[in-house]
Amino acid sequence: MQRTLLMIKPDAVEKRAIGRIINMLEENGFKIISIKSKVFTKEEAEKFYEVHKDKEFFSSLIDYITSGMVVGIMVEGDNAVSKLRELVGATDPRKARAGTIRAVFGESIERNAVHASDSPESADKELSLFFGHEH
Ligand code: 3AN
Repeated sequence: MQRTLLMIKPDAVEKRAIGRIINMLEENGFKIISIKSKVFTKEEAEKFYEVHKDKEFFSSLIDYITSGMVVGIMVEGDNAVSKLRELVGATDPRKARAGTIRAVFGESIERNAVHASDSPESADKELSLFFGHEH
């Protein structure tokens, strides 16, 4: 059993897709353990995305992710990290497989609806940022 984080980003919250994304998680066998909405401060966002701090899109990414509410969802399942990445689809929604969350709700490579942790180590760090250390 693994736990990982799906984060619904401001573009998907704005288009009222929270319920439909939660439906996709449940229909695909993920167990939901906890849900928390928040608005990132600039400092929290920079910590969350610190692996990208040297990329040219970093300041735009920080502006976007702090532009509105995000929803963090702790999910559990066998191989949850890689299975959730499969359900989320490619970073660029135009390249995401049909039926994936980003193919359905993503608008662009930046405004791509959701984030999913990319390894058990990232899941641990990102779940701590959202839910504290009791996950
Ligand atoms: P993923 O979320 O698929 O793991 P990452 O970790 O490479 O993709 O990128 C993190 C976030 O940074 C993406 N979800 C997206 O919002 C943004 N991003 C990634 N690549 C670009 C890019 N080339 N231009 C603008 N934003 C990007």
